[in-house]
Amino acid sequence: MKVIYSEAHQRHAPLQEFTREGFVPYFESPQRAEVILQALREAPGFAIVAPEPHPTELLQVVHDPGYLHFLEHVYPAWVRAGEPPSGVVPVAFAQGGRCPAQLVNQAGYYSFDTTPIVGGTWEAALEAARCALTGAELLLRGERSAYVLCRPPGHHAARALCGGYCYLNNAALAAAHLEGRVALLDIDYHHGNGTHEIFYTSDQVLFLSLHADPDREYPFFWGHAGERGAGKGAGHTHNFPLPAGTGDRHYLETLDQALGFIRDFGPDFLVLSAGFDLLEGDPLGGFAVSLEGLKKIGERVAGLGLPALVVQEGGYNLNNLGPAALALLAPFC
Ligand code: SP5
Ligand code: ZN
Repeated sequence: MKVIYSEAHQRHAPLQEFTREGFVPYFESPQRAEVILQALREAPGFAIVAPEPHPTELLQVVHDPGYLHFLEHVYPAWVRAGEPPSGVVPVAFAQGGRCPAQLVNQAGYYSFDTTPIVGGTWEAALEAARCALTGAELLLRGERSAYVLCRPPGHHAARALCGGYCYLNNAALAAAHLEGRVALLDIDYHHGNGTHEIFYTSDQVLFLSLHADPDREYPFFWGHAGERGAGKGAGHTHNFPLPAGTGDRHYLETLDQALGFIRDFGPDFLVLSAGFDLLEGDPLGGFAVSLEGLKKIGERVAGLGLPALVVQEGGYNLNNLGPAALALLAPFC
């Protein structure tokens, strides 16, 4: 199985994040990708390949041009304006208001939380998006599966919003680049609100997400069971909010429902947004899914028999990320 990876992710390394407890060390660290890479290098059957260059216009299929301009240029403008070099962080949110003229004032227009933008964020996010687009190309050229080992993650990033450690929506970019009908299944512990928004009115991409109930967990405002798509996309979004402490049995039963919707849709491709924060012991998670459970998730999703692109999302327990990748990916090899 090909693993698309670029070390450019290391350039995105914020030191801290703002939480209810104040500033704490950044959970979404470069070591996350490094421990997964190490585990795959030591296992048989994986070939690490570099991303191919793609025209930046491809990003506009999913993202707003003003948002892309902001992501690319805000950090140097922020530092030039005398703001703290530790990162661009919004303090006021637009809530539908107008976009300010100055880049340094746009953070709260293009963010839904306090996810920071640092010096290397744009280069890293762009390279992660290229990894995902390369994965989509591999499937279009006939590969049966591929794994995009990318960071920063993408599933919280919407058309014109960053948040939740995400800037460019890697999985959405891959899904939009594939041809025909695509099922995008999101198993990250958190609701994939960015992907949900991007494809909410699409009848070409079926979006399904299993996640912690937004009534009690981040990102709080999206991912309820009643949100099912709109317009042409009505009935093409399926959200499965799950209770705290959800274990293997209930998770797999719910997954089977999602897989039923995928079979009915009859897609040409599958994109799997894979967040390992669904595992027991994750510092940001709250489910009790085991490694054996994750292996069964992999078996059942691979059992769809579709060309599949697995895209890395969250997962913050550095001790289980390597074993998690091996457990999930083995059935796709
Ligand atoms: C891609 C992804 O998984 N993004 C998740 C973003 C979650 N951000 C909310 C972090 C809340 C931090 N709470 C700290 C609890 C420590 N016990
Ligand atoms: Zn997550």
